[in-house]
This record gives sequence, C-alpha cells and structure tokens, in this order.
Amino acid sequence: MGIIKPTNKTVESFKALHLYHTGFSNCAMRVRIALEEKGLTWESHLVDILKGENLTTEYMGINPNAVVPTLVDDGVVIIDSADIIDYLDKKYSPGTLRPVSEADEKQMYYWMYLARDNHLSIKTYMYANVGFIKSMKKTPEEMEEYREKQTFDSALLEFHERFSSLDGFSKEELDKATKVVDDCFYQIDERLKNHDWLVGDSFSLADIAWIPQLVILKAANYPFENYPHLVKWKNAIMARPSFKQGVLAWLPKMGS
Ligand SMILES: N[C@@H](CCC(=O)N[C@@H](CS)C(=O)NCC(=O)O)C(=O)O
Repeated sequence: MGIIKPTNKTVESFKALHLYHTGFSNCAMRVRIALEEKGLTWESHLVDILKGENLTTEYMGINPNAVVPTLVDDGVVIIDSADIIDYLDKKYSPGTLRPVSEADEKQMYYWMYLARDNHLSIKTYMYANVGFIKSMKKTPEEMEEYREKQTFDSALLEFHERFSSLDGFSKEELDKATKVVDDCFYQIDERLKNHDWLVGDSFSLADIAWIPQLVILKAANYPFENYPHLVKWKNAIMARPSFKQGVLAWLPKMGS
C-alpha cells in the first residue's frame, strides 16, 4: 500500500518517526528491525490487537485495513510492512539494506513479496496451532462489529470469518496453508544451502522480511528441523543488535 492519506488528520502534525505496532507481530518486527538497523529513533505507539485497539475509529483513520504496523514519518503515513521497510531504506542512509545490482534487488523484492503474499497462510497456521491465539476467536457480536468495520481488506475479513466460525478452519484449509508455508521454507532452505543470505552477499530487506516468520512459527512448533540450512542464517541474524532491540525487547513476557 505504501503512503496513504489518513482520515485521522491528527497524525499529520506528528514530527519525526512514530510506529504503531504490537510486540508479537511478525509484520511489526520487520519494521522495528529496519529502524534499528538504520539507527533511527522513533516513538512507540503500542496497539493491543487482543483488546481490539486496531479497530478504533482513531486507528482505522491511519490504517484502513485495521492492522499493524503503521509508520508515521513527519506526518506522512505509510502502511504495509514490506512497503514501510522499503521506504525506510530508500529515505534513510539509502541502499544500506539492499544489494547493489539490479538483478539482486529484483530478487530482494521477490522474497519480500513472497512473505507478504503468503501472510494469511502463515497466519492460518499460527491461529490453528498456538494456544493463546486460539482463544482469540471473535464472539458472534464481535464478528458482526468486525464485518461492519472491515470494509477494506476482504481477504482478512474472510480469514476472521473462518477462524471465528463454530468449527474453525477445516482440515483442508489447514493443510493448504501448511503446504504454502512448507513451500516457502523449502525455497529458503535451498537458497541457504550455498549462501549466507537470501540475496547477494549481505544482510538485506529480504532477510528482514523472513526472520520474523521464524520467530512466530517457533511458537507454533513449526518443524524447522526439516530445514537444516536455516540454522546458520538464523543465528547470524539473531546475533545482530537489531534483532535484540527490534524483536526480543518487544516480545510479551510469557504468563503476563
Ligand atoms: N500486509 C500487512 C499485513 C499486516 C497484518 O496482517 N498485521 C497483523 C499482525 S502481524 C494484524 O494487525 N492483524 C490484526 C487482525 O488480524 O485483525 C503488513 O505486512 O503490514
């Protein structure tokens, strides 16, 4: 989506960088890692999805999809994590998080959009397999309210309809989502067999787009042991200060 015109005009007077985000959101993790890699300071606005804070008129006025993250940069509103990290890399210390060659840059976008395009499959896998998320089913009243508000993202509405239905996702739906996730990790594993990074010779937005999927899928006990070449890559990213500050520092404390 990139830059949008918000209906919530208050954010247009914001100075510097503001991020609306949630601790345990893979999409928000991407942006926090990119902000840390760029050495940028930013103001945090936590949005509690469990409490439905993404559905307030105020928030939907800056993100009509009712999802996190949203970045506000000197009053300019940018949505969608892939577009946000691309924006940050182009605007601040340009090019440091992307490969030099055009061909490699094309590959970088391939990996970024693969993560974006398969987001709902990963989400289906998560919602079906993680205990605390399973309890996030909307009541019929909440679903009714969501239907009224969610007029922008029909795929996400359908996702919540299915998840919150009496029986939840069918076995076929879950199998289909699992296959999509497996295919993505198969591709990543193949690439990492002979390379240190997803694209070119260095860490890039492609790696930033994918590492959060490992973080959240670990909570769903996804069988990462099937992809042995991910380990070195994962450890290298986890050793970066940006991972500690952008991911670990924001994870909810278990039991709280
Ligand atoms: N393509 C969007 C997807 C954003 C998204 O789905 N965010 C999730 C958290 S990772 C969310 O806010 N979900 C709220 C909901 O499902 O109602 C992006 O990458 O920013």
